[in-house]
Amino acid sequence: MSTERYNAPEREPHWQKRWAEADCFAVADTGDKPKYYVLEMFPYPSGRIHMGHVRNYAMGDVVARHRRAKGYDVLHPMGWDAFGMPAENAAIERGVHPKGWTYDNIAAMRKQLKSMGLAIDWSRELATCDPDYYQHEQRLFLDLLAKDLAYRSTGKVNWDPVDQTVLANEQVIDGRGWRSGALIEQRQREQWNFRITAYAADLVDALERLDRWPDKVRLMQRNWIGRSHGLSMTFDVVGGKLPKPLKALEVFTTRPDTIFGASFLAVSPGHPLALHVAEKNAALIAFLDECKRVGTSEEAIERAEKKGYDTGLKAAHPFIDGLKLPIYVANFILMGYGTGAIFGCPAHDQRDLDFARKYSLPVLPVVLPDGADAKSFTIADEPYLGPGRIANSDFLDGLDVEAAKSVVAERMSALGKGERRTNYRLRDWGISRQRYWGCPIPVVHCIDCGIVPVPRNQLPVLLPDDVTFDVPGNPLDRHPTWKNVDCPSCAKPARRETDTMDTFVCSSWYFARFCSPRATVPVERQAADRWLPVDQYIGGVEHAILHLLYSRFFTRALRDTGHVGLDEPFAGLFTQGMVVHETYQSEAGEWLQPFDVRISGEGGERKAVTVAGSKPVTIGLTEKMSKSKRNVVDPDDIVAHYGADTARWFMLSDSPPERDVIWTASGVEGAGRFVQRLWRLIDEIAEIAPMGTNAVANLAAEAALLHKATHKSLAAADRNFEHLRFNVAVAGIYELTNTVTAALSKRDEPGMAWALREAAEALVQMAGLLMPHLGDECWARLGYHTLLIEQSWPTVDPALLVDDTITIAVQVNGKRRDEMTVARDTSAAELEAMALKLEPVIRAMEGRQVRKVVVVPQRIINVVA
Ligand code: ANZ
Ligand code: ZN
Repeated sequence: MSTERYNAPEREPHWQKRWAEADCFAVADTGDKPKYYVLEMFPYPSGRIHMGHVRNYAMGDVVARHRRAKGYDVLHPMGWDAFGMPAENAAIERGVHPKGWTYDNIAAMRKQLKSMGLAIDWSRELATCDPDYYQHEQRLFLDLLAKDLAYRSTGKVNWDPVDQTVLANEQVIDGRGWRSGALIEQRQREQWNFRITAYAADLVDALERLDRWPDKVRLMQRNWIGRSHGLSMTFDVVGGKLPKPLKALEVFTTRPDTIFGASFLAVSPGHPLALHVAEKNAALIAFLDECKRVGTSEEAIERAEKKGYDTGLKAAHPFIDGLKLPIYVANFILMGYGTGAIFGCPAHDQRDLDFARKYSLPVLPVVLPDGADAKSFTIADEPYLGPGRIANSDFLDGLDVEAAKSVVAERMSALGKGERRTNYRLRDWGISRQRYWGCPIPVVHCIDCGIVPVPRNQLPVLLPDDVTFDVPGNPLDRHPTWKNVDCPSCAKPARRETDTMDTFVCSSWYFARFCSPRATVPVERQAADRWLPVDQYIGGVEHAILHLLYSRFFTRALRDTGHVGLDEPFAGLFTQGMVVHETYQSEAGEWLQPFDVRISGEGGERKAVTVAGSKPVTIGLTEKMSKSKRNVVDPDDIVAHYGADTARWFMLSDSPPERDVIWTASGVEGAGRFVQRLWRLIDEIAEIAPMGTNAVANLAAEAALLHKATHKSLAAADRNFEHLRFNVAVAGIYELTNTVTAALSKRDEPGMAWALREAAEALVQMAGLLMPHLGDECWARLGYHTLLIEQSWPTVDPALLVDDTITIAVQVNGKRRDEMTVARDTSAAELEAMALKLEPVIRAMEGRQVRKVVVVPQRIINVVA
């Protein structure tokens, strides 16, 4: 028997080499087996992998290996989300070329990922910055253009003055650029858009069918798309000389039931009516300027104090003769939503209430909660938003809210002044970026011909290599020659489009490209039909809205341009939690790395000092690993010290995968100890029960028990892996390990050697999903010459899963008093006798006579007094 430690840092590269030689993770596009596509969100090549990656990829890897063992052809690819601003920032800050920087980073990270021992089909690797990839993105762009799903428009854009680029609304956070943090300005600009709104209804409706997505993600998508059903109502504008189109003011409301509580109308600062009045009104011009400074992000508008400007114009109430409501220009009305105009009902809307209080407008409640009285019910600082009966509202009085909505809708449409309408918050996707390191948009601007698509046989439009980053702005635009081309249509001198695509475009279809990564078309239909949808997608919840919504849109666009045959790219979605770690600060308040800190004591006694000088250290909060707080642990260090298997095991063992996992030194050490323990155990069993150890006709009781425990453990692990309950699966592996260890003392009993071997093989197969290097090491030690990845999941004997004992509830007069665990085949007479002897039953009988005992076999015994 060997007593050597398993030397993971030495053995892991050995197994990685063996796997590469056997090319055992590559998968063909054709085959008879069912397919399974597991994908983790591909990384941005920042330079190094972090623990979040380790967790994400370890999960996907376990799923891939498990499915493989279960008889599926598994597609598990990896690529690089390689365009984007950090590469350009590196160019600006350090003078390196974005291309060199990116490909160097990819090389470094590929090496790191390989050291994790992931079962990835590396032959399908792709990088979005590769012309091989982006030329196809350009083809897809042309397809979308031909279908009017890509179009150009002039519109307000969010301009980031520091990064000198247009940002999508989603990239503006609290009025600031998501990367630069600069205050965003509004500018008019021509830009390219994808018509995501064309699919708005389907994108919400289909969420219902994504039953393997987390509810919270579906809810976030639903809110983002923001569908509301309401009424567009037209008011007559009076009291001023206006051009005809402005004499009718159309508002959008989801609460037509509150029309009798209306006390004002308001239009957006960008509304034609506001602009018209402002032509001759300096005070209004000043107000409009002030509104512009607030920014256009919804958050900024929501937070700003509600302000308005009274235009002096009035709107006639549609149902109250002679009532004229003032029309304001108000800073909280968005131009891009509904009609850019509202009627305000202060009693039932917070913003309207704030506004009414500020300008002393009437606040009349028209919806009463149950039991409230119309005469005495008043509104103070909070509007009433709940359900109820309509009051103070003439012909609506007494109706409930929904009924009143219908009545108003009918009345207004009978007047020719109302129309039911469905509105979406979702806007089209602005994809133009004034950046170098992105996919060039393949069109040419010609003075005579207008927008001319680059002919497909002239693709790719390659990025030029010789660019400079010494001044802000778009390097493509100031390149001396790149944009000068002949018009593909009339051959006159023309200008190449210098915008590149938002990098989110690249990540909206990479999962489809993985199906046929070297194809000469963007997506080979046959391969896509075989592999899509992705069966299990795994990634961070930070992508819950944008990336997933864009991918869902793009899949529909790919369908409508004939590239794929489905709508939804990801049948199953799992969002994993973060990796968090304690933070440490020196006396001077500097953040310290975990490796520079020594901890002693436990619980409330825990103390920390610096490793170098034993200086006091404050232990801070446990937070997401981040460079700024220096609470990061480098995967390379862990792999070098303990091996990748330990890191993978620890990552998946401690917490449910959807929750945060706290990285601790003691946790990793514990995982490292288990690696050694499992190795010793397998080593010992390999001695006791070498290959060819046979079962015996009559297993000793202990051997039979172990045999049973093994099958139960396999069955449970199978279910747990299938549902991504990795931590529960790990607990099961620990349990079986303990059972096996205990059984070693009975090694001489009949059949025990055989049962031990069976258990050992099961342990190796289960643990090998998480710790593939150790798995193969153990598999070899058990005498196999095959690789574990080629092994199918053991067949579980269903007869062994049935318990011999059952637990039966015991009632007295229908009330539960106790339970008994008995042999499954105990007879009714025996059960009755046992039940009557139970202490709680005797007590509950209170000395009464037993009238009868009802036995429901295997479930309940009821003693009737
Ligand atoms: C009258 C009213 C009475 C409203 C009431 C609410 C409560 P969602 O659900 O987001 O669609 N609204 C309409 N267009 C707007 C715009 N461009 N900018 C700001 N607010 C706008 O909300 C629809 C409601 O938001 C509409 O219903 C309208 O106010 C307001 F007791 O109309 B409501
Ligand atoms: Zn032309």
